[in-house]
Amino acid sequence: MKNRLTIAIQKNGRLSDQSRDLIKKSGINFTAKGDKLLAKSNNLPIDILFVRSDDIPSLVSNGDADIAIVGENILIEKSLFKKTNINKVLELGFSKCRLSFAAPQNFSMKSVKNKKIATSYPNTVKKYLLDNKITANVVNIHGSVELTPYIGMADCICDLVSSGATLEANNLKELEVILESQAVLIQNKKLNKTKTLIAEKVISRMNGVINAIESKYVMLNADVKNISAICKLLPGSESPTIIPLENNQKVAIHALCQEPIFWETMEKLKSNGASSILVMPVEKIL
Ligand code: PRT
Repeated sequence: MKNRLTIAIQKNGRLSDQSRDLIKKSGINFTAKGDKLLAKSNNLPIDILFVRSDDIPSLVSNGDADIAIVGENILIEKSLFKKTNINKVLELGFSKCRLSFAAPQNFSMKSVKNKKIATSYPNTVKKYLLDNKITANVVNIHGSVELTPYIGMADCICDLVSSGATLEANNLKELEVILESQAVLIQNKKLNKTKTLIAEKVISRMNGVINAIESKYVMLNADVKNISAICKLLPGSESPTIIPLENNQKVAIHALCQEPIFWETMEKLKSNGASSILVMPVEKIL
């Protein structure tokens, strides 16, 4: 479709709920019915494709999808050792994980040489081995990677880790992280003019949603003499608004803080003379 932007997201899995949520919060209305693989937005010229994560880089590179949400681990794996037409445009801050070597307890990174490494990320592992001048045998497997040392199929593994619970449950220890990953927004490099305009709008809105997640709007009252000390304590705020109050020794300070506000920050504000401290969530930032 020449004049409708196609966004590909994971159909079922770890990325699917947050990808749908991000699209909806960006003001793109759609209804995804049952097992349908395509949804048409009813308020913007946008179609949403529900596909497997693994297929997303090639769909975007070939122009079958224009933009997409995918784990950076998949993007890197599918882009190594070949040319693609993909730009990474935004880090989305969710589905964070790491690709790590792991092995049974008595194994160390020094033992990897000439051993069998099971992984679903053969290109990324081969690139790491090349860069570090290590010779080893990479065994490609799509699931249950953690089982392979136990059944003798491999000596160690290189797989995604988030909490570390799966490694622990399989008596494996993490040896070295070779890649940090999170969900990213990617775009085909050769969009036409109409699609570029729609993509720019979507990217700007998604950026606004992502920036708002950590941001808080803070309102408090303070004595005039404490303004400078209090403003220094407001994390990630550019230029707070200072509003005089009826009692002219006092002001209201309002600030958009683009970093988390912890209880400790509020306690420090209070001990520096702030009162009536309100911390409110921010939904969107443009
Ligand atoms: O859609 P498709 O079927 O192609 O993809 P898939 O089956 O690989 O999807 P899915 O839903 O498993 O993962 C989608 C994406 O989520 C991945 O590409 C990563 O970017 C991201 N992600 C984040 C993870 C994890 N965290 C994760 N922990 N993907 C997989 N895991 C697995 C890991 O492989 C291991 O088996 O979870 C286990 C480890 O988890 P912990 O918490 O025990 O360490």
